Amino acid sequence: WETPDGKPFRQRLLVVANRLPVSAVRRGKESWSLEISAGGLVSALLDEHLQSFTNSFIKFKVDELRAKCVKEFEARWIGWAGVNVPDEAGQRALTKALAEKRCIPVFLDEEIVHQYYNGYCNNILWPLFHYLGLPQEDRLATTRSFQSQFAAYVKANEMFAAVVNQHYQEGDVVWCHDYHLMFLPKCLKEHNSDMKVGWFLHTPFPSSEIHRTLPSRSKLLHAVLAADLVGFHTYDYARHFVSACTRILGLEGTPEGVEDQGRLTRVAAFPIGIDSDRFIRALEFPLVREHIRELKETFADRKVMLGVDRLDMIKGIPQKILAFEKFLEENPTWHDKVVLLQIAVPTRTDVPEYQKLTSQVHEIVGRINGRFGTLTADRSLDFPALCALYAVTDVALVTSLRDGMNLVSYEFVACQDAKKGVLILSEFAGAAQSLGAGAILVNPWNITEVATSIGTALNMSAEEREKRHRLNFAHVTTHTAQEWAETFVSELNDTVVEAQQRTKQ
Ligand code: ADQ
Repeated sequence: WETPDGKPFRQRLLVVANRLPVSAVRRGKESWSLEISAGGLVSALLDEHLQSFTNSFIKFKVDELRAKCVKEFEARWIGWAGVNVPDEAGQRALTKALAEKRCIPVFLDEEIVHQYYNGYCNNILWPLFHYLGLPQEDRLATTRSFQSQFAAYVKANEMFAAVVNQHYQEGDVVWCHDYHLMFLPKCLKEHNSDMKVGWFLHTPFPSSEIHRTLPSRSKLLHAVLAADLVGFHTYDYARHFVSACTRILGLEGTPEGVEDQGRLTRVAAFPIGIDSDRFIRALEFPLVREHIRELKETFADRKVMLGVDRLDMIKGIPQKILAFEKFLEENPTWHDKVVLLQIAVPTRTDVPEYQKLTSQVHEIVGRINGRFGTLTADRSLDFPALCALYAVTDVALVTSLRDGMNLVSYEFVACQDAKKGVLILSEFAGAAQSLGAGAILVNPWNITEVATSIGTALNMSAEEREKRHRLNFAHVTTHTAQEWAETFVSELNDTVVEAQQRTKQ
């Protein structure tokens, strides 16, 4: 894999996601400062090099064309920078600043962001894909808002496509991410049918009976099917997608994917992971060790239970706290011996449902603290503080009502090789399918069951903890984010080659 002048050949990878992995803050008319932004996709796709901005290549070993060979990918990110930049001078300056980080901005105006991002993505697709249903509005208003929000969604996806087309070079791999960009594969393929296009969903794909309630259900499915490869975290989500195509579009589902007029779209599961080494190595940093020492001192006479979530409906935070309250009610001997630290980063703070959730959580926390004084709720944490907390935790509580995968459960396991704490994990998180053998699986809606599991976890023997931890640690350290990305891109290359061979035959 060398270029004619003897340099290593790098396939270019265009990663397209709603948000760039950086947040931009305007400092002047033509000056910007850039900061890494948090989130699941960013944590998974950014390697250490990109995090430090010293080298923005994502390195993949790719087993392409079934021949064993190592290739490097040169990644570029295309996405919205999260700010409204109405003036051309500002756009030019931001584009230039981002180019140094190999990031390419898509500029969206306020109205599009309101209708596409806050509206169709966060108010319609996000709750629906997590089984929370469509927004309850009066019928006429719903019809009007669905239509205008969907139109904005399509328009935004076309704007992303225009930027991809502008930067695309023959041979590039284009990897589209998440529910924000379901229309993108169609836009890209209509412009250039030879483009290698993959699409990956980070949320669950719900049962076809849920998806069929969506007014634009068929258009979205057709648009995704334009991709060469469609990926999900779990086999169940992939199966739901295929049955939605079968039942709603009447297409044939095969073990390989979905077939439409002789053209096959490959559909498969690609469970994401984390950069486990980054967490394991961090535990040796002096700053992290210092945090660990302080935490151990603070909680010397207590077991530590931990929750780390974005403050989102899907994370089941109120249910988790109520289960902890029930556990304390039923186990008075534990009152002074256990603390629950719930770290909750506020997100989408301008949406009324999220404001309601925040006050609900604060109210419950206040009440429990009034009764038992054993619960703290906090905000965002930096990486060293997060690693230290994971390391000193005895029991992690991940009780999402639905979650595509859940990386917090992976991060906790990676930091627990010394302590061998217990993971209580929702059976509705994708991670239940990979960490189920070592975790205690619970139905997060069943508060009694979660309360009982807290007792089981706190009383678990060291031998049992060690056995469970070994299973999960082995999984987390072998199924990494890098391996996930390698596998997806490799599979995408293979899929396209196989399709070309089929056409030739
Ligand atoms: P998220 O819903 O954001 O991701 P998750 O997978 O748990 O959920 O990732 C959250 C990330 O943010 C983790 O890396 C975590 O460390 C970090 N984080 C969370 N709370 C934090 C806090 N208080 N302080 C600092 N950091 C915090 C979406 C899907 C998931 C899927 C991922 C990746 O909803 O199901 O696993 O994408 O595909």
